[in-house]
Amino acid sequence: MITSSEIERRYKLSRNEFQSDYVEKGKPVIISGVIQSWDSFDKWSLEYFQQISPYLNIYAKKFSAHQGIELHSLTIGKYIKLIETYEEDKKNDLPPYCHDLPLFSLIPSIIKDVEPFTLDYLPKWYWYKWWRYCQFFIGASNSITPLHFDCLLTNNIFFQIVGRKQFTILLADDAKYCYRQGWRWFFVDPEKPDLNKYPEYKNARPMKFVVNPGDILYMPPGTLHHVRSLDTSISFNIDWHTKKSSLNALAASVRGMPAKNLYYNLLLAMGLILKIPPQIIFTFYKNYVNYVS
Ligand SMILES: O=C(O)CCC(=O)C(=O)O
Ligand SMILES: [Fe+2]
Repeated sequence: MITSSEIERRYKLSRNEFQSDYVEKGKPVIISGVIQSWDSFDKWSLEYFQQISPYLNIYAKKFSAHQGIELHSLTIGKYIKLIETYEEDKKNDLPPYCHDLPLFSLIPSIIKDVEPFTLDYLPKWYWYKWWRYCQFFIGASNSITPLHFDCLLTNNIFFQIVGRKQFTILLADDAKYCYRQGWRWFFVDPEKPDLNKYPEYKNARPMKFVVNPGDILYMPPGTLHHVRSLDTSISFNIDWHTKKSSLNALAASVRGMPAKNLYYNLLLAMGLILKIPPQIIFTFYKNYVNYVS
């Protein structure tokens, strides 16, 4: 019997409450009432991105059963056509999923659509050009991100702009019940867990909930998450460390974190702990744009 638990939902959470009740306690939360004034809610759509950057080359991913990831490179215009055709009757193949795309770096004119940004929730070190740490997720309904945790063991603030998403998340402590594969992927499918194959999952305590447009989801470092788009969806996140999480992430390098991730975590720890300015750190961080995690 799998017992599920509930995520907390809070309205207009202050910086102090966010820090003390959630970040410091390692507790996830959904926050509403903070970003509803963003222009992105009126402006962003597939057509809008197509209109402003039709020939921009992007990549999209196909996740197959055992987490092989196939990368497809195509223009935004072509990608959007694929999604529109799929959504007409959902009979065609599900298009690949545009996942972890640094769209603010590729189309800087859309940064202003998410202002005022939630800088209050972030350590000051991230305030300078915060958008460089953001990744977009754009896809058709039924797109799925299989169960994983975020590869640098960062905190994650996730912004849902268009469409709804169903999340199933598990705290880091439950990773031992989810049958890990490689550094950050897991074999269990929390939507239909095969308890014959993965019996330990019965001990896990998944939280299942829907994230709506205007919601902010906070996930502490190491939170496992499985995500299903319920509609055509546009979302983005920002991954960020505190001093404490950057040290924990460095310690995790002895538990199998890939060397490349260690490199990024070292840079971030040097910024946060040794207070090396982001302007300097980021000159070593450039290829983040191409970093497929
Ligand atoms: O929205 C998704 O499909 C995945 C989101 C995710 O994995 C993340 O924000 O780290
Ligand atoms: Fe993730």
